[in-house]
Parts: sequence; C-alpha cells; structure tokens
Amino acid sequence: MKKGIGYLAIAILTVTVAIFLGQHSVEFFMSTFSEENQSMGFLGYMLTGGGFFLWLIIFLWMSPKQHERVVSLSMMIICLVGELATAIFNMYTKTMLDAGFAMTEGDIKTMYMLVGVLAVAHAISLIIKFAGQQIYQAFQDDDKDGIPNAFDRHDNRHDRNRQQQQNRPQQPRREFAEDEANVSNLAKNTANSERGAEKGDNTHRPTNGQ
Ligand SMILES: [Ca+2]
Repeated sequence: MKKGIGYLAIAILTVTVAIFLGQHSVEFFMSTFSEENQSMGFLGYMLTGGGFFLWLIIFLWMSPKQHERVVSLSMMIICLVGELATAIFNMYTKTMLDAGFAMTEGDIKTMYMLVGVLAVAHAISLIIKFAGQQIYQAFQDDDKDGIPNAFDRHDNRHDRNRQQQQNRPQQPRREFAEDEANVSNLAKNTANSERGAEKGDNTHRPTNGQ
C-alpha cells in the first residue's frame, strides 16, 4: 500500500514537471516557428521533454550493448538540458516582452542554434544507436592493408586463404612424386638383381654341367 502511494507520488511529480516544463517548451517552439508551422511545437517537444521519455525507454528496454547505453543515457541528459533551456528561455522572453523589451536578433539566433544542435544530436545518436556497430566495423581494416573495410573492394584475406589452400595440396604431390621415384628405383633395383640372378644362373650352369 505504502509502495503504491510512493509510485503514485512519483507519477504525479513526473507528470507535473513534464507538463510545467513541456508547456513552456512547446510554446517556445511554436513562437520560434511561423504561424503555419504550429506542428513544430509538438515536434520540437519531441526533441526535448518527449525525447527524454523516449530515450529513457530506449535506455531501459532497448540498449543491451555498452555503446547503446552510453548514447541513450547521454541523450536523456541532452534532452533534459534542452527541455530546461527551452522552458526557461520561453519564460524569460515572455516576462521580457511583458516588460516591454523586444527580442534581439541575437536572441533569435541563439534559439535557432539551440534547436539545430538538439535536432543534430538526436540524429547522430540514433545513427550510433542503430548502426554504431556497423559504422565501427566499416572503419576497421580487417585485412590490414591500410584501406578501411568500407572502401576496400578487395579482401586480401581471401587471397591468403586461397594461397594457403593452393600450397597445401602441393606438398602431398611432392611426396607422391618422391614415392613414385622410390617405386621406380625399387623396380630398377629388382630388375637389376633379377638380371644379376640370371647372370649368376648362367655362370653357374657351366659349373653344374662339369
Ligand atoms: Ca582493408
């Protein structure tokens, strides 16, 4: 029961913070982009507060590898910083506008920079998350010829394997040739000894006759 109330407290706090900050950052994104691009408010929120929750899910349930955990954890932090920055920026500009100050060109440039950096961070992180292993592999040099795998159209290891395979049957062939030579020598020897025996017979015959 107490545990249940504890979870409820966490849920209420999370929702309150998410709505409080989220409302301001959505407003920020809506005011940053033109009136026709009102969907930018929601999309922008997906780069900050919404992105935090999405990366949290990816971190908890979809990051078995070390580099995936690092990326999703970093993105959670980046999203939180982005959420805070956009929300605070929105509150700040609102009070400034209410007080009669206009936004300077520098302020607007900073806002666009922030949004751009956020979007790029998401894109890079997604690439690392889902293709990091393959990208790492692409820049390795498996056959050690100085050309990274991605640009190396020829895998020298195949050649080495083929050479090894070609060298292997040559050795038995040499042995076989030696065997053949031995056999022919043996045949010569037996032929010689037979001839010698015949000669011996011939030399013996006269003595037998005598
Ligand atoms: Ca190579």
